[in-house]
Amino acid sequence: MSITAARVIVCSPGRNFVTLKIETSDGLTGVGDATLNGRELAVAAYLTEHVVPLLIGRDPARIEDTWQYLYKGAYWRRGPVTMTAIAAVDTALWDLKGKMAGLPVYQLLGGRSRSGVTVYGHANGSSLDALLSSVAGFVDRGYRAVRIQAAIPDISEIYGVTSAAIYEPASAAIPAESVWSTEHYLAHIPSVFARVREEFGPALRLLHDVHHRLTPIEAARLGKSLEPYALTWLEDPVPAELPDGYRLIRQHTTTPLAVGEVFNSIWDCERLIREQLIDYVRATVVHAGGLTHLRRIFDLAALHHVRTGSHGATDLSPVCMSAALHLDLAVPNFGLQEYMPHAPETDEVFPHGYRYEDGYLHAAETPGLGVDIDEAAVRAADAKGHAWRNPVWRYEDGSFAEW
Ligand code: KDG
Ligand code: MG
Repeated sequence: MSITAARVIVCSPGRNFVTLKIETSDGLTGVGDATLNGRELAVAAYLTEHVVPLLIGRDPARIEDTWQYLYKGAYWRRGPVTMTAIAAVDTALWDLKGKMAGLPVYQLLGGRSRSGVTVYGHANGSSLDALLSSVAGFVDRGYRAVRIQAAIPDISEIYGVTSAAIYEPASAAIPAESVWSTEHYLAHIPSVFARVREEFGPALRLLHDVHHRLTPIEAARLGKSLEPYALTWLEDPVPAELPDGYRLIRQHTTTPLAVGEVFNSIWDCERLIREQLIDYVRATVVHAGGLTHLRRIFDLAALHHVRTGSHGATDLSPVCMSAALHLDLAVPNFGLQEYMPHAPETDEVFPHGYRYEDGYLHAAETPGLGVDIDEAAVRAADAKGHAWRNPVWRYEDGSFAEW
């Protein structure tokens, strides 16, 4: 069997997605997510111009060899664009291998380590009452873990807080710049968690995403102030380019730390994991080199008591979510899976067999990944994608802050 075609499909059913579809001489097809939010067309061009010509005629069964060929053969290794392109090929080849074997992909990864994938939902609110009722909604729907993002007095825009049914931080316009105040944030957040714990008791797993806004010592203070509320994780307290930042936070707090949604290689987290500076690694299939490479990261993490917590925002397509679920089912050190349901128009373009039930996601039992792209459902107006830009933040004095 050989690869006869590989097509890059750009579409925008509520959000831009880039998908690679590989076809074989036996008439099978496999899909991989290639969406790099905010920089989608860079990956589409990388795939079309540099990768697709190399795939034609190759044996689709040689997943590892193809991964090495694309990674080492490019000379220029790593980086989000390269690793997202490799991820798309790798994911599509795993989908094909499952179809060739007649098995769901998790069976090829070693079989089930658990019966379902525990997910966390995103609660938020522009007031404390709104937040509490948002958390209650998740509890009613069976969620065992909820991420808490709260409005902060005197800050008008807060990451993750919205009145819309589906949170979408990006927009087509050049983004408005919002103002951030660390002082207001640090003063307010502990009281939010006190109230949520008081209302929902000790069993609900609570998470919080700082979205890289703090310095290590500020994050250490936050972690310490949140200890009474026993968070499952504090996410992205500081950017992770400097692993020593995490060491400093660690020295001051027992609040568990999660990081990794922007990682694209094992080399981004090797030291964080090896030195046990984090508790959860949040790398995901689409941005970290596909199932082949993410499995390598998760296996390294397993050796060092680090659990998984893959990114699952709506700017990763249902193809990525499907692939993540197969790996989540198989690895021994799974922690949590982020789950933001996609907009209905996205689900229509990407028919998938995974389903949510009582706090868990369940992967499809059909051969492969159990997801496809329905090209007939892609509206002509959306077939080239649209400009989607992530928000921008500044501190009160006008200097640039991390989003
Ligand atoms: O586009 C960026 C989003 O994927 C990111 O902001 C979401 O931080 C995020 C999360 O934890 O889901
Ligand atoms: Mg995050």
